[in-house]
Amino acid sequence: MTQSSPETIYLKDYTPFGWIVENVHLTFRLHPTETRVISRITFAPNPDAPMQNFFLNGENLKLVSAMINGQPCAPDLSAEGLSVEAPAGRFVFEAEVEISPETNTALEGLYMSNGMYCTQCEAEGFRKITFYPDRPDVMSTFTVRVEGSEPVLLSNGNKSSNGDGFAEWHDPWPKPAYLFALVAGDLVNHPDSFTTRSGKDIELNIWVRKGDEGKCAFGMQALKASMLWDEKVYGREYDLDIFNIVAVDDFNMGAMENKGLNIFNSSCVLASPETSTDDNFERIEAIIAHEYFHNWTGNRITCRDWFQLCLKEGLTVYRDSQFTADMRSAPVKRIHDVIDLRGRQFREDGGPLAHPVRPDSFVEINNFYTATVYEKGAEIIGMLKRLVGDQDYYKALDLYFTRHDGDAATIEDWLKVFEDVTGRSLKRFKRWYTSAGTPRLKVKEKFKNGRYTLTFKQETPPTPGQKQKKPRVIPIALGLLGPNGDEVQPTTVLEVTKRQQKFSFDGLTSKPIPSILRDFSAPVILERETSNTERAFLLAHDTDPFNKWEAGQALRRASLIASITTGSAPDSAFLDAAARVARDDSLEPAFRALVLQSVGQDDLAQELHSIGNTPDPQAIYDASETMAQSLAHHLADSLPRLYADSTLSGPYTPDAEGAGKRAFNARILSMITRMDGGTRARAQFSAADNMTQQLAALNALLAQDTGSQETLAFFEQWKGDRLVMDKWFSTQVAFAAPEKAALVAQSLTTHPLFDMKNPNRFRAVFGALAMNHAGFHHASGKGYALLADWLIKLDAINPQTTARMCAAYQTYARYDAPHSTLAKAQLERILATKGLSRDTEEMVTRILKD
Ligand code: B3K
Ligand code: ZN
Repeated sequence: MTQSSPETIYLKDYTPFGWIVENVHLTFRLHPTETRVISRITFAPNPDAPMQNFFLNGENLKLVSAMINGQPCAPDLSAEGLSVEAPAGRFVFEAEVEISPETNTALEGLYMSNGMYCTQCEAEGFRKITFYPDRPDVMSTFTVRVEGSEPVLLSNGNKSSNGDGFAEWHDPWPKPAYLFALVAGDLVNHPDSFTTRSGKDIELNIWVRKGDEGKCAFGMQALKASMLWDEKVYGREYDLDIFNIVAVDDFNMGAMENKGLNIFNSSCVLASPETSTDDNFERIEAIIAHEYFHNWTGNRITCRDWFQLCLKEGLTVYRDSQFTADMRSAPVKRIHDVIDLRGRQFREDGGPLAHPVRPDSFVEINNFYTATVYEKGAEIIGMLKRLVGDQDYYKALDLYFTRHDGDAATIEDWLKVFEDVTGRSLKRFKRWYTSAGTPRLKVKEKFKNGRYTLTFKQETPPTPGQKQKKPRVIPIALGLLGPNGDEVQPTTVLEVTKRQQKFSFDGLTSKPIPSILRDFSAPVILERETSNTERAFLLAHDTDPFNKWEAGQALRRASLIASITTGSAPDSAFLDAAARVARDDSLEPAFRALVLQSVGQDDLAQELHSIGNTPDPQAIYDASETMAQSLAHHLADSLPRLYADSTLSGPYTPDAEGAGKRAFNARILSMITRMDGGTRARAQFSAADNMTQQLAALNALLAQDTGSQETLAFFEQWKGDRLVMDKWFSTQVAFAAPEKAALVAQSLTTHPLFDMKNPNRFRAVFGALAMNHAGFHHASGKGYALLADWLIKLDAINPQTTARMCAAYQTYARYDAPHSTLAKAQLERILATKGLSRDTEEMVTRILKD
């Protein structure tokens, strides 16, 4: 454990900064190890703030000189920053500091990636660049002069001048320091332009390393589509003369919404049919949209403090999901989102890392960029929209944009615009922001004398620091089907607000079949005793695509849980129903692919745990394998036809329809590979002219523990492409059998192309290991030990990525010995590491409290 316990920050302690920052001028003299940052900042007293000492955040900065109003001063320096006596009234603070981008392996602040300078400031990285009040509620205009020999020198805003070895940028929009960005390098651009609806021409660029210019066109299309969509749907226009995107190889996350200068992990912007899968294309489109949408929800209106992170993230995720639904298939997007929500957010919400969407405290804010803040935060917006209706939703959003433009706002401000527009109180609804945990909704039904009654009972299990839970407002989209499959009650939204509540429907001639929680209208766990006949009926007849899919999932889950707990064979009710869907050409291929998709093994562990069973990872794996094998046999006679029908001819295009067909085709191929020894997959692998089909073939082979030749061939073909190489590393671990997964991962770490300093490569191996449920949680403990070895090494280099990956252990207490004891020992070993970062210490401590 580290010497002193890191400090906890509380929401209740919020106080505004004592000064307003009127303007900021920065000069960067770039040098790999001795970059000089010269700042000139005008401060004026903040009339709304209590008296306080003048303190500026600053970490790992070598102070060269400091002045107040042109006079040298001698500030007190600590590991956290600088304090100095501030004069009364307005004053100018100037400082010159030295930093070393080349040795900055944490990838926070100003750092170097393949010879290129770049920055990442959110949440608190600006303090590693210069002394500043590094908090989101301090907003100011920035003028930045970049001096360097690199051909391309970029910062936020519009370019005001440039010359030999320098460029000057001015951003007229006040912004917090976390949105500051600088890039300098030998880059090439993919240029384009966009005319806003008010007729302003915007220059657009995607900047990349030489050689990557052929992979920008799709991202540029996505950017222009996002700009148009935000004008059409939310009435939001872009507000600078230029919008730059830069691709960088070493990046801790997906991308960053810096004002006018978005910085992207190259994996989230570079795309080509030969090197990117359909999933990559969809993700790139969504992330480009997400970062662009932040220009209004995040940048123009930012957060008062980091506790309000969901204000910008939940809303922006919601907006990007609307965008994807509009660009592609809305039901398919919804199903993907729910799979992701259950897999990541429900897992988090049900374990030691559970926290409210708006947390009350944190040690390291970077640990709170979570599925709860992002995805549950987005679900809350979706519920709000469903409760107030589309019209009032957009009215409230208009009010939000006019009332809070230029503000650093709070969740209270956000809810107030809805209250003002609708006249309804959202006091109870607000509990979604303040209370952690996934509500369980028990449903009972009764039918008597033509009256059908549903009784809902809600309960949220305790979460860390929150024992008692008050009832939430749960919007339940409901439809009722008659025995012949007709809809006797079209979708209506019931509002459950109490612990227990009844809803009745009269005038029915026979007992209806309910379709509850259509479109997954609330992030809850529905508990209802139902029969396989009813599930199969909904899979065949439900008009709501989400619940139609859900019925198939429920059938599969019930069968799997029975196999795991009693050893029973896969249920023929599921096999028959799934085969019917697979063969039904009237259904969208994307939907058929989703019905054929297996249930995540971690999801099954979660479900077993919640019904009081200790999950056995190997038993879950075995049952899942048996199920997949049985389904392949069940469909055997149709597989050649289904494969042929879903094989696309002609050139690859990354559209939703083609992607849906290829997804279905990949499921069929994986079934064929279970039976033909890999002949078909090998043929597809050799013939494929796009990454989606090439990788699908390789995955199908690896899943059957074959394909070593193809693995080699894939390497030879793609060793020069770092993003494809990430796929090569990850897929071998992802599809390794449980007893081999840790071994495969370990041997890949000795490969010359393994580079722990590159987060993409590290995640390719260890993210895949953590996702290989039975491999990571193998009874030998090898998975736990290997990951711990590497997390300990990585923590000294990159605390942010290390801390995020500690979440792999968050479910350890679900399992029994030897799993739980072996995992715990590794967590304790990590925590005992000398000099452990605050990030990792917080994560491991929270997990161990379980
Ligand atoms: N706002 C950034 C995430 C920053 C993460 C800092 N650890 C990207 C996004 O959500 O759009
Ligand atoms: Zn975001």
